[in-house]
Amino acid sequence: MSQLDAQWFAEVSDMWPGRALAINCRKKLVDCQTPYQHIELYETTDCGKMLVLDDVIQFTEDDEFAYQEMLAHLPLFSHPDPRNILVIGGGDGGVLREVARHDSVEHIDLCEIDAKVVEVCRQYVPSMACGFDDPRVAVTIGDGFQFIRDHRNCYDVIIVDSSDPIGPGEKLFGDEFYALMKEAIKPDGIIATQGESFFMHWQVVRDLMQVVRRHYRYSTYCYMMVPTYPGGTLGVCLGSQQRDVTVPCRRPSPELQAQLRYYTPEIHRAAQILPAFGERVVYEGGGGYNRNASGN
Ligand code: SPM
Repeated sequence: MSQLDAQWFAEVSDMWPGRALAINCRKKLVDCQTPYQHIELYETTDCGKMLVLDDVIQFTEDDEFAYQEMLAHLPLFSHPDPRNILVIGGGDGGVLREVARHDSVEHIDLCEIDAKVVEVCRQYVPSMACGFDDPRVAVTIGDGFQFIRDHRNCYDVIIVDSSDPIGPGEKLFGDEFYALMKEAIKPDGIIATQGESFFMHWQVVRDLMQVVRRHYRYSTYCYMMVPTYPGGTLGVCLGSQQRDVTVPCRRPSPELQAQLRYYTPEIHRAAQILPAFGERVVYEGGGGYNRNASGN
């Protein structure tokens, strides 16, 4: 909890000096340390349950749909017939929930490093952990880096739902991991990865997109609004060797579209329209919005 008030959780980060995002909490439900991270789960006053890993908000139930829908449906609707899917991270089950909405999907592997995240979300957050109940899902508790090393040429879509590049998520932002993902997807497969915020972490986004472009012939960067992440936005990086990922090649059925709250084919395209400084960060290796940002 922060010094503001005993009831408030405030996310304060060196990546975002001098500012904080605060969420009012009614009760702390879980507080434990695992070999990988410090896990906290709160019942908030207005945003449902909130998962915090190493002091960083991972989701609130109130607006998690924006992130999970975009991370899952951007790649899945860019593929004409996605059948075999891998989710790295995503131990809360929210991305699984979205992937499972696609009838073409036959099998979903999920590899999460921390069994406790899955356990906590299954116990306290069924609105997201319902994704684990789908019979097509196979869960592996282990290192995503190692998992991907052991798989070759087998996935239509790989989704990386990671925490930030500090702590257990760090390896998932590097050149070697993107090279391994390229081997694990089929030649016409698609990757979608947690792409941070060009407002908050422009150096991370700049470097990440340079890695994506180095490994994938087709790539793009999309962003979505998530009010309970500091900065209010988060990105998704898409990459493929053979598929144009900038346009959806299928539309949700009317029944599926009625279940979605964020993704539409129109937002798939619109999410790639960036402000001028965002264009420079993502496509030209430029600095952030601050006029003093030097590109370093
Ligand atoms: N399924 C939800 C897991 C969330 N993964 C992404 C978490 C990112 C948290 N930090 C965002 C920083 C934005 N400035």
